[in-house]
Amino acid sequence: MATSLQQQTPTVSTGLVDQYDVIIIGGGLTGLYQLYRIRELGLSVRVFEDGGGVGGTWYWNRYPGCRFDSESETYGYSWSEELLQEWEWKEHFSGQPENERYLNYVADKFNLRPNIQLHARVKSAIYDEKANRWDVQLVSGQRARARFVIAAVGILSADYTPPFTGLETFKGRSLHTGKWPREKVDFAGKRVGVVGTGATAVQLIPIVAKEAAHLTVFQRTANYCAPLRNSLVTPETQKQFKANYKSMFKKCNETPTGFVYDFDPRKTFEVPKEERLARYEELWAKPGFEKWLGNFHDIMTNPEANEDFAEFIRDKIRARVKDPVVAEKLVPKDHPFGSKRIPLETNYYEAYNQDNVVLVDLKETPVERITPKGIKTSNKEYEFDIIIYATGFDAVTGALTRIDIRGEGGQSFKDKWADGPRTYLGLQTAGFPNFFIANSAAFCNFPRCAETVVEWIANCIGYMGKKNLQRIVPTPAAEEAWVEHANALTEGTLFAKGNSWFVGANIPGKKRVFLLYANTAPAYRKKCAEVAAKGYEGFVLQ
Ligand code: NA7
Repeated sequence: MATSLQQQTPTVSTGLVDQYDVIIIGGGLTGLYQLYRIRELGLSVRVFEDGGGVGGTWYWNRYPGCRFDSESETYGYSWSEELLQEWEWKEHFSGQPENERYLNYVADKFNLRPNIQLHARVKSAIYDEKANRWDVQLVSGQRARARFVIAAVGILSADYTPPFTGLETFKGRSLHTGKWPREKVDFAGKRVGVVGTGATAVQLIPIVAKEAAHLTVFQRTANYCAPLRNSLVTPETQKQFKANYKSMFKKCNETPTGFVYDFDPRKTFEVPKEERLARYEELWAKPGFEKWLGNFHDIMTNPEANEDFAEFIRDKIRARVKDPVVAEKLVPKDHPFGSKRIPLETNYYEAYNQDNVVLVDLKETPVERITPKGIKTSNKEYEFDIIIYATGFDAVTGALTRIDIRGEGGQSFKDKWADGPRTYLGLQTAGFPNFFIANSAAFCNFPRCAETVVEWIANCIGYMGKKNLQRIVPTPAAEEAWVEHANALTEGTLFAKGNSWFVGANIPGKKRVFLLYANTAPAYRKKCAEVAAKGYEGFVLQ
């Protein structure tokens, strides 16, 4: 049911600066729900969204092949029974166009658009201590003020292109997957270069390989890619989804990572070899992340157990790539399985069996520079019409530190986070009152934990309204304890052992810290609920 706008506090316009109760930065999956919940409180609210449409990740990442790696029915919002019954996911792992349609459908259904300003990139957010207001400025120069700012900027939204020498000199077309153009890119007859072999590239490469005259893939690190096994949702399954949403979301909220599957309670080597291999085959035949997050429970803590499954995957890769030299380049050997995000693929390895596809191993022949014609490695210049950078994101921190955020005493958020995220519960940082971070940074099926965060923030602001409290900020001690606790969580696990965005290793000079909250999602939810129940323990409310 659409929320009525009538109960809201009207926006007050004082000269050129609009005043709101709440400003939300970002109109993606998190920002849209945050807007819905804040509006329910009867507060005036504005969403500033950089894109020309809503959807965040699903607006920007419109490269061919982009789709969910989470099961569609577990990715949708859980908070509206009406929406759950109306919306029909067409594929088990829905593609970007459909995902963008879904978020637009939500924006229309709940009449969210009147509160959203598009093409509105936030440049700065400065805290005015005397007034207890945040002054938000857009790149356009437009300003607005609010008591609360909620940054719903996403954890994988600050796109990253490596600063290769000569980047600007390329005369052909350069594209980044995270800022893909709206119009279709025509690869027919073109020579295309793709830099990167992460989750994004692995979705893109098989499609470009089919369309382009020639494709060259530049790989720095081989990944453990696993089959996605997507398929259409049958009418019968659709009925089952709709009948079982309640129990399905309950299950998601009980598992460590917000999916319907959980780790196998057995340890790898408790299971005899033959049975173990049969179990690996069974997992391999299943769709989605179950091969990883439904595997034996010591797979991410015991290096030998991890290696046992890694070897199973290596053989799967070798079996699919015809040229044994190319196959060996595609086989990961330098990091544990799951220590980088597992890319889920459809016909990825088969692409390398095509005559028009070449793999360049950058560990053997690194990129020297980008030239007007293409890419020059240490042994050859490759000529292209199009270069695609599938080189990822300055994850978790980048979207925040690219905004000039200043808290009490003018302190800079970017400086404060120079050595990694410093938060209490991932939700606020000391010295920045009324500034909330609605990034679901738990290691979790994203929407499942994003909903937790959005609801916690809305409930907190609602609580403050009821108690006539104006200001909330964590104590430095609570923050310090949380940072120590969060950093300690990855000790004894293999999650932080790869050089990936999980630890900021993809960005030169970024401090190596595990950027996600590595506790289980239920433990995170429990802690957040406890803090609220104890009158927001660890925060100072005034
Ligand atoms: P990722 O997973 O960070 O992958 C980026 C890829 O780009 C990866 O293969 C990198 O190699 C490669 N890369 C990055 N910098 C360079 C340089 N300087 N030279 C060569 N190659 C480079 O980003 P994705 O967009 O694929 O996925 C991000 C998340 O989005 C994903 O985890 C999902 O959650 C959705 P590397 O492995 O660092 O050697």
